[in-house]
Amino acid sequence: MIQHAPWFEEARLGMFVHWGIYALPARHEWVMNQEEITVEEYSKYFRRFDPDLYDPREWARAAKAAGMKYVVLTAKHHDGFCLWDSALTDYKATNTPAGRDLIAPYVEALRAEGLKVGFYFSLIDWHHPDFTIDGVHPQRNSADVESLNAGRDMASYREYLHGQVRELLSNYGTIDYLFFDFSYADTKIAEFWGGKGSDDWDSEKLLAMVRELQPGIVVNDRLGIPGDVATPEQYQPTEPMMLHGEPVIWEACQTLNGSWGYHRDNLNYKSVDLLIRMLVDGVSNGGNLLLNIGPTGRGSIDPRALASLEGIGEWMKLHSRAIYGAGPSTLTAPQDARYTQRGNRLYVHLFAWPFEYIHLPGLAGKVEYAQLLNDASEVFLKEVDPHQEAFNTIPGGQPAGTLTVKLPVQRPDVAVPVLE
Ligand code: H79
Repeated sequence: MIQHAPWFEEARLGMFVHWGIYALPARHEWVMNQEEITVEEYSKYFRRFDPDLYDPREWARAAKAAGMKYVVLTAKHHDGFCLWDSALTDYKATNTPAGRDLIAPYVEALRAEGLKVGFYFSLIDWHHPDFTIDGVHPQRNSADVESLNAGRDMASYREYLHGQVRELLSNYGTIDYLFFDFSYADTKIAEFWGGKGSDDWDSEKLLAMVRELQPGIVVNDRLGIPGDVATPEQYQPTEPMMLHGEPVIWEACQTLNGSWGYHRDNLNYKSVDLLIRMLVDGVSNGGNLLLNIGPTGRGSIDPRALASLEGIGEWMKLHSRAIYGAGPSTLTAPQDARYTQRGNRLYVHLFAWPFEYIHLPGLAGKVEYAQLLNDASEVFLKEVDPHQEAFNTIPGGQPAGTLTVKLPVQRPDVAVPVLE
């Protein structure tokens, strides 16, 4: 029962937000696991979570200015900390110095900017006393793991999990997208201490409840059963994703610097040029880009992330019609270029800028008019290789059917120039 949501495929670009008490250690959202921090030790961040600069309207404005159409916030990550005022736990923002539900203003801020509302929800929970210790758990290497597991009861955790999802989908109006994370029953992670999957979550029942509470919602594919959208993580598919011979709706989630949660010292930022090439390459293969920010413990977007978003926005302002509602073309793009297509409009994204001419195989006679998208300046079309025409003796002519486009010598000063 795949839910097709046209808005999701048209949107093409969304913002992922990883925000929780792991923003305080500021060294990756898996810090609890990586440093084997106990629940008790980790509580120092819970006691100090005081996001005095939290203003989700700023997040929403930044997303919108970057050309993003939807936002997905970590309502709960693997550490189990909840940003909303859940009735099912005390481990929530309400009981930190924040003192309030942080999800409600987020939802409101997105709607005010006309953005679609998404929640990320971790199936894994390192805080809940009934979640059995397995291959992802911070205490997985404890010699005493058997006795640590003695009192744990997954059935009771499962009830908690379903109850929390029910809260999130009942108390905040229409929710457009739900990103579950993740199932790992049959993965390498599971080899040592075991993993969890659809049986542990009772995914069939959970998904049925989700659909009942939010009939229009898009759900990702990490419940261990099929979902509406495939979500490759920190990986860009190099061709359209297929399942049983049919194209699959997909969305690559990507970080700015390799960490999802705020990471103060990780300066491995992708350039704006690279981020835009990732977006374009994804759309040319029929996918979305869900690009992540990790706000600080005070709730603000740090300047480096903001600069990336602004750079993307600058490009999107001029080129978004080559992105929104666009998808793969049946035509094959030449080297160092990507095609996106919307209806009968073809967009040629030039990852490299050749000298004077670009040759587009198979397009002769098919193009009425062409322009650079950034400034709507006409580019001339020739259906014969200009060198063949001018100097008949020079080899290297293009095959019949090739359309040659004459480019200005000066490359437009944009991250990726586009011909429309
Ligand atoms: O929320 C973000 C990540 O925290 C979460 N999904 C995105 C959206 C995620 N991170 N990693 N994974 C999902 C896959 C798990 C990777 C692992 Fe490992 C390999 C877990 C154990 C071995 C990475 C390396 C984490 C610990 C060591």
